Order: sequence, then C-alpha cells, then structure tokens
Amino acid sequence: MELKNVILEKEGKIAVVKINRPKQLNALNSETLTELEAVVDELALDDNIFAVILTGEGKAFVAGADITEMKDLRTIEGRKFGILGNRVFRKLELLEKPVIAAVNGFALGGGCELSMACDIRIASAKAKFGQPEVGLGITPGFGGTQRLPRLVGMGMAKQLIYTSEIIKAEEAFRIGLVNKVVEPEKLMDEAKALANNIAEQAPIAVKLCKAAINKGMQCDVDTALAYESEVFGECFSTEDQKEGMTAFVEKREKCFKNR
Ligand code: CO8
Repeated sequence: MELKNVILEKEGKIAVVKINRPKQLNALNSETLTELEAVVDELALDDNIFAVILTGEGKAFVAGADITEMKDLRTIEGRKFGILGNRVFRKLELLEKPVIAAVNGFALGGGCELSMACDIRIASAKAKFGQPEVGLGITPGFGGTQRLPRLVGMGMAKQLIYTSEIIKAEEAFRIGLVNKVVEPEKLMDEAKALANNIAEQAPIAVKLCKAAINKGMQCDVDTALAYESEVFGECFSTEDQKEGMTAFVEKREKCFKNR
C-alpha cells in the first residue's frame, strides 16, 4: 500500500512509525487508520524488527480522530468508524513486539487512545493529554473508556472523561498515564535508547512477557498465573534461553538469535 499519512522507517533492530498529517495535527481519518493498520501488519511479519516507536510529525502526536470526517456521520457509519479504530489499535496492542509511544505534543481523544494502545509512553514536556469527546457530543470510541481506567484507575479516568479536561505531561506522569517526561529535544533519543535496550533482550522472551501481561491483566489471577507458567516453560524450548544462561555462567557476552 502506498503510504501518504504514515511514515515507516527502520533503523537496525527498531522501527519508527510517524503519523504524518501535520497540517491537521495528525488527526486520524479512515485513510490514516487504514495505512497504520498496513504498517502494523508489515511490522508483524518483519523478523528483523524487535521494538517499535510511534510518534507524530510536527507539533502534535495525534489531536484526535478527524472531526471533519466524523461531523456528518450517521449511527451505522459512526459505529463502522469506531470499529475500524478499535480494530487497528487492538492490532497494535497485540503486536508481538513492544511499542513505545513517543508523545511529542497533543495526544487528545483518539491520540490519547492511540498512546494507550502502546506498551510504554514517553512524553515530551510539551505534550498534552485528554479525552475531550463529551465536549463534542460523543463518547471516546477507540478504547478510551476501557484503557484509561485500566491505566490510571476508575476515579481519575472518569474525571478526565466526564470533564474533557486537558492535562500537561507532568500531570499525566503523576497519575501514571506516562512512564517518563523528557525535554522535547531529547524525546526521540530517549525513546530510541529504550527501544534499543529492549531490542537487545531475548526477543521470544520479550514477546511472551508482553502476551502474559496483556492477557493476565484481563483475566482472574489463577488463569493469569497458569498462563505465566506456560510461557515460562516455553522459554526452555528456545536456543536463546540456553544462550542467555550459558553466557551468564561462562561470564561472556550473550548473543541472542531469536530462536
Ligand atoms: N480533527 C480534524 N482536524 C483537526 C483536529 C481533529 N481532531 N484537531 C486539529 N485539527 C485541525 C484544525 O481544524 C486546524 O485546521 P485548519 O488549519 O484547516 O483550520 C489544524 O488542525 C490546526 O489546529 P488548530 O488551529 O486548532 O491548532 P491550535 O494549536 O490552535 O489548537 C488543539 C490545537 C487544541 C489541539 C485544537 O486543534 C483542538 O482542540 N483539536 C481538537 C481536539 C479534539 O477534540 N480531539 C478529539 C477528537 S474526537 C476523538 O478523537 C474521538 C475518538 C474516537 C472516535 C470514535 C468514532 C466512533
């Protein structure tokens, strides 16, 4: 697929995905969502990429779903748009490689929701977060009512969603919505350092950790622990487990092969 609104760059073991509609503050229209889905599909199949960074071109991360496209939608079309966004974001959340949101600016509505479908959020000190949907007469529709309370707790999520309040990066850090706040000029370096650190670990183990955390957070603790035991056992069928432990015992550098 020809990409107009999304840029995909690969640098060694990491990929950088950039939402690229800066004039519209990277607002997500159907075309952009479809391109993002194609990029996620491509990354899923790329055995040389072990961590992904998602960011926005220009002054915004993503200022929401495209209000111009949504304005005149009828019920069935609104539902279709919501289903598209949820499908793409869920695909991103389930991608078998960690995704870091490098939040460079506005992350509002669908933008905040996009960042929450990522594994880790690093924010520029200039970033702003919020779910302003009720001020537009709609509910969050790309996972905000579900992922925000899971991240920051039900009370804080309800306050943010019911009021449309927009918060600064420091407040987002305080409530646990972002992992770290950094100076704007350091954002990509920090995100890349983190991504490269992850990419140096045993990829199958990282993939299984992601699956265990994602799955375990959505079910009862006994089912979750049983799943953890299953993936833990699975690690012992990999060459990388033998390599990681042998390298430790032999006091040498390890060399993982994703096998
Ligand atoms: N959609 C479409 N266009 C947008 C959006 C958006 N979400 N955000 C900004 N733009 C456009 C502006 O219209 C403007 O275009 P133009 O130059 O043609 O007038 C351009 O981007 C620049 O924006 P501003 O001039 O407004 O820039 P400012 O720096 O003055 O303000 C703000 C920045 C505060 C971010 C402001 O643009 C704003 O409030 N944007 C809207 C934020 C918002 O409400 N986002 C939530 C949208 S709803 C949503 O995301 C729901 C997701 C789930 C959908 C489920 C569907 C079923």
